[in-house]
Amino acid sequence: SPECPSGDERERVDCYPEGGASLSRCEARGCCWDQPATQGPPSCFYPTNHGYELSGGLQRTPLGYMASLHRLNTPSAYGNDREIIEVEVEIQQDYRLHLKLSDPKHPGYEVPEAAVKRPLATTLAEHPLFNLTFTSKPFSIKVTRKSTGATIFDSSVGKLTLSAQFLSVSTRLASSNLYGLGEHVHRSYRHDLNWKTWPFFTRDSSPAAGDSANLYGQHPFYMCVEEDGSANGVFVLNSNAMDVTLQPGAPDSAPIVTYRVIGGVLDFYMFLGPSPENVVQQYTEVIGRPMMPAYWGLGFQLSKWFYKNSRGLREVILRTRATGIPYDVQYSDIDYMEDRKDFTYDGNNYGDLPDVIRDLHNNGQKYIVILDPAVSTQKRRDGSPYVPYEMGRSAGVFVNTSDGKTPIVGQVWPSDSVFPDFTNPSGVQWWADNCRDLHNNISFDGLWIDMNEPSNFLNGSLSGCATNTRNHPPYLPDIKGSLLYEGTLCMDAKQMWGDHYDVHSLYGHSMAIATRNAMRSILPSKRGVVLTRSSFAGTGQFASHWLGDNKAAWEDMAWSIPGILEFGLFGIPHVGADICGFGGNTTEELCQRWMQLGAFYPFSRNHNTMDGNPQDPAVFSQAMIDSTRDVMMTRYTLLPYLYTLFYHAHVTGATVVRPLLHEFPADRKTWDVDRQFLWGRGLLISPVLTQGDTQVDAYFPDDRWFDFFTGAEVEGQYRGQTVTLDAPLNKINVHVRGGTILPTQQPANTTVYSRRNPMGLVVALNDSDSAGASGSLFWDDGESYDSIEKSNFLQVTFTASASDGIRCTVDALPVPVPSPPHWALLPYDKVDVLGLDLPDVPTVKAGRPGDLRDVDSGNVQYDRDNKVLRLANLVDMNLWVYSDLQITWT
Ligand code: MIG
Repeated sequence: SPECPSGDERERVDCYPEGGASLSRCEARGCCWDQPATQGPPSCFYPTNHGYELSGGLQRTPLGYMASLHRLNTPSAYGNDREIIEVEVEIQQDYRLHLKLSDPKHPGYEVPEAAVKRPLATTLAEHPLFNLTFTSKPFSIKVTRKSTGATIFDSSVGKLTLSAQFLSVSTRLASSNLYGLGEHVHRSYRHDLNWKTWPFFTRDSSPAAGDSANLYGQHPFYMCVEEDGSANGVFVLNSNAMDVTLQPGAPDSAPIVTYRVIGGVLDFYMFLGPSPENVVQQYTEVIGRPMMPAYWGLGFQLSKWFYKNSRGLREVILRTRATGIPYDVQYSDIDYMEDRKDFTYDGNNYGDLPDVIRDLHNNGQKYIVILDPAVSTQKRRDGSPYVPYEMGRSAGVFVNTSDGKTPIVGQVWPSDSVFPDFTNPSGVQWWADNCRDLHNNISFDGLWIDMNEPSNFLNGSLSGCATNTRNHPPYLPDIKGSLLYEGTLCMDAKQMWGDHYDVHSLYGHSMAIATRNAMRSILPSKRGVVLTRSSFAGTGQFASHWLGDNKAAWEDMAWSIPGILEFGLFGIPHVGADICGFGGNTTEELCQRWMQLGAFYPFSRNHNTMDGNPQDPAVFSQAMIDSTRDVMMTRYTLLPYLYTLFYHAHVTGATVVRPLLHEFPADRKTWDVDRQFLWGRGLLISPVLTQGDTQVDAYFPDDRWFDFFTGAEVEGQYRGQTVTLDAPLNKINVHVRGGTILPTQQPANTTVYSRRNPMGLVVALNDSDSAGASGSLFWDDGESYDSIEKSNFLQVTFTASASDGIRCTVDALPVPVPSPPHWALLPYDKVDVLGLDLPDVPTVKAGRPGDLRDVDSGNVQYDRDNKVLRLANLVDMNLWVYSDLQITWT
């Protein structure tokens, strides 16, 4: 009989999560019943004697432990309970633990290695950062940090359940500083732990509602910052639908997280950090590191659904160019297609599209088109067969109904449609072939893949879905809608990797992989851009992401910052929200502020819905255009720094856009900052996010900070303080952290031209001379896939201090050393040194070490009030980025 806990009701774990509990139903489940005194706790909750019992003891294995568990004799809630399960614990690295709970007799669905190629460990890590404790009845496992005792994972909260379609475990968190879990709109970056349930299942749903709906991607990964600022991360590798409940726990205890998954296995990876950056690096080591983006992919991009025809498209291109706002990429949405059929373009409205693209290319610009997964089953406008469909049909590349051979038919933009199975190698081939055919007609530089959750305007299919336990599982997670197949395919549909029930949330991920493959086969030497709406753990290796259909509203702009920070945790750093808002109509003020913020999105694109008023910057006042040009020029000036951050992300897993807490984890005030963010370690962006404001409150962690634009140190006692900064309509506040050296480049209207311009350095000195300042530059041709493998890149390390000046040390050079014209042959033109306290204008020398020449005094400016040394017009001195250099001042 149930042993009911009598302690704090905030410790209760819900035994009736589907709702509709009553005393008798609760008792039938063998659970405890008691009306809570406060809002939140459940009235039907698990007894302490629920779960499994360790039988036969713990066995040592080469990598850790193995144990068999027997189910305690309690009633079954959802049927098909697993009586005997196996626990596998692998101490894979000192910082990584792998824990798997499954039934060897009824193996649950496992995410295939083709989707997530996690590393296999072969040797036991010798000095784990964690301790393990096991309890035998009911069985539980506890993982604590050796150095502090902080709890990383503790399933003694109790309610382990494994059945065919309901797997659940509750564990305790180290603290209430929880980040990640997606994709949803969380409104704040730090999670609210007050009885929140977040569903996971890829879904075409709008973030604009700001509710708790599951959105486009599935990322069951969180980071928790412990009381001392150490961080841990937990990932459950599972592609089934699930929900995760966060509850506060008793005040003298810790918050509780409960996973409820409707399939697969409980496959956990835990990361011990100990820094937040380490946790992200350790996570992406398992799921795959983010790709290196094309340099032009960091440029500003413009899009709208429905330019109507190529005249409308041309108009926008021309008027945007005329503004002088840097602008690299133009998009076409589904209106370029003939009857919304993939791989076609509309001969009536877009007959001269190839010319428009040629003109873009002639101006150093790029072109991206949208493709949807849904493939029309109908004939072409002229009555001829729609070849992609016919070919796909005969090659058997579409997702099939439960019979395994008839393509399942839904309705999307082209009306009746079938859905490519991107988990089928022939589907991947068919997709690449068709993308190549399209490219032969319209030479796009990147592909934008949408509706790949996959989205269906019908529930399931033209003929609905059969009544069975796939389509109607005994437990429906707290997802949007009342059917698992609402707005998507039937769950018993068949794909190569498995039933749609198991692989649904891998659809967009598999499409991203297939689309990257297609891009690579079409343009083997160019990285291109693949922009995907749906994603899964590891999608960042193949694609960029935008946050979906937000609306033109101030709160949506603010929510984009937590969204971008979260995708940094998820290993998809090339991410942004639709600037100025997708749905609804923006205002000039909102759009101006949003262009300022968006200039600091890693992926910077203004995109707008079909019936929204045009919101490309050119439609606004001259003042708005001027301020947008200024801020985009700032972005382009900083692109060498941003690109270098992406290189570090690609190679080490470091974040690009970075929450302040990653740099100052011990500073509790940073734990809640989500209206400001960093680029890397050294650039702080503090946007205005409120209508009418011309000031902004910015928090400055305890370090030295300089205004990026004036070079002056922030005034007054600002360290560790929130400071109110002026932020007139035409200004976004950007600060450089002391100790940072940023590589820059003179901007131009596209990256093709900016990449040919002279480079520069912004050197922000530290408080103390000995600590110095440092930075680096990664530079290559900006588009080849293999520049890193082939060592065809340049890498420079910068160091500086007030007394020694600046040194540029070349760590890697392309081999053979190039001859002009070449991407590596760039001179420095401008060097700014911030925080340099000198009595007078110094004499400055520059050149190769041992060969220093005087910098013409006319090119040396010293601003004593702001303590800024500015060197300009250095081009004539031939200070090349590919050579070791030194700059001194006396
Ligand atoms: O059902 O292609 O999120 O960016 O403009 C809407 C039209 C389909 C949704 C995408 C949006 C895109 C739109 N698409």
